[in-house]
Amino acid sequence: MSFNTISVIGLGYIGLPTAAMFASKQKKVIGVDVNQHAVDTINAGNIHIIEPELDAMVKKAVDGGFLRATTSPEPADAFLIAVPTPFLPVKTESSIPEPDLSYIESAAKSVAKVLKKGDLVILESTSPVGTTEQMAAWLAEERPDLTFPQTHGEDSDVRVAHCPERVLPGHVIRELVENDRVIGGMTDRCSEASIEVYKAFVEGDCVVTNARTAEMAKLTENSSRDVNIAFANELSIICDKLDINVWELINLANLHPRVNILQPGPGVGGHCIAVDPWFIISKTPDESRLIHMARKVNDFKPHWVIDKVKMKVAEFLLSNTNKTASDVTVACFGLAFKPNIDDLRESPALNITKELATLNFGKLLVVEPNICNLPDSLKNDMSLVSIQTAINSSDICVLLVDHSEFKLIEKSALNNVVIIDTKGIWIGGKK
Ligand code: SAJ
Repeated sequence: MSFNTISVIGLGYIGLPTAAMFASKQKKVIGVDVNQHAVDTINAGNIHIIEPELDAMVKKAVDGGFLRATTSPEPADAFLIAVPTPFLPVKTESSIPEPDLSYIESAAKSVAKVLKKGDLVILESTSPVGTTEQMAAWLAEERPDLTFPQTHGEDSDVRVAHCPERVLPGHVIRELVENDRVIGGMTDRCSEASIEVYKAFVEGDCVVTNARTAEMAKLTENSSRDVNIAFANELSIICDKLDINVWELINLANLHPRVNILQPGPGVGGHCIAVDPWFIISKTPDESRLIHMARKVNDFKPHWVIDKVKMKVAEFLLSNTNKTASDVTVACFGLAFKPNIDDLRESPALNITKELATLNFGKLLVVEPNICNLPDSLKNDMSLVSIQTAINSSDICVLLVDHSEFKLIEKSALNNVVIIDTKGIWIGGKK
């Protein structure tokens, strides 16, 4: 087997770095994306997403003639599908979100058109258990002239595997190389072929399992983190009621050699940890009680923070009887979904800030050192200001993201404002 031409379908946060990585190893890479703007940007040697080191890699790959982007698949030896797997819209607030596999379906159907005997198709998108088999069925439906592993096992013309991405946004380039890779072939030969592909750049171990276990492994990793964060978030609510500093408490408990509690926050954001557990819950709702409860605990936390702000505003007005709610200035520190990134998508900090904007306090100020302008949807309701302006002009400071810049703020600078610190960096426990 030799995989000299690799096609990556979906040139987003995972697909583009993966494509650039293969190109850096002098593979011929054809990137495919339905977004014409992304395709044009990449072909000009630029990038449409933010990820450290990626811009230089893509430029070198395009200039060297190893990476080219297009909107429809072309023949290749291996196809890696890295498209989104979002939810379908929920019917009621209490319904369990169901995954939307339509992006995988249309990627598979478009790849099917150019498949030939000996090709390998790898699903990288995080997917509910059974999706790889479903993808193989879509491929077979489109190409009755070729054979697939579900009917022809090791003798199939086309090989199919699930090899989930596991990289951390912000560290993608390093983690693509260093992380171990789970290789879930539909047969042993599918796994062997996938290992050959990834060994072009993966320095971690390629650990073989079957496709269903590989799907569940990825969902388990993110659900494990979600459940553990839920425990921390629940502790933060309990401690608030009992007048205990949760940050000090967690530091103390973590001194035990077999305890490692994660950190509470304003909720869980991003496109993975708050999403992937639902792929388990929607398949096995009766069995996933703890995973489901963890999701509810984490989704409740932003509401709890909003109530906390309302309470602090009420307390502030009680001790400042010359003021009304419309005189109160609230400053939110951080909009991103986690520290030191500019990604505002699926961010609890952003959602809390938007909700606070509806409460008609006097002014809402926002500090987000990682962006230069507020998104258009927020511009009318709040102002983006510097750290100093926020502290000097506000009555209540709500810390929502533990960006490095906020950790440098001297405690004494906050003496004259009311603080709500959801990340424990201003009111953190003694170490
Ligand atoms: N968070 C907390 N407390 C913590 C840790 C995180 O509240 O102690 C919050 C963050 O603030 C953020 C959310 O959780 O809102 C998720 O952040 P994260 O840094 O834990 O993870 P992601 O979503 O950026 O990336 C995760 C990673 N998965 C695991 O660490 C198990 C990454 O390796 C996956 O590749 C990625 O999901 C993915 O694509 O699935």
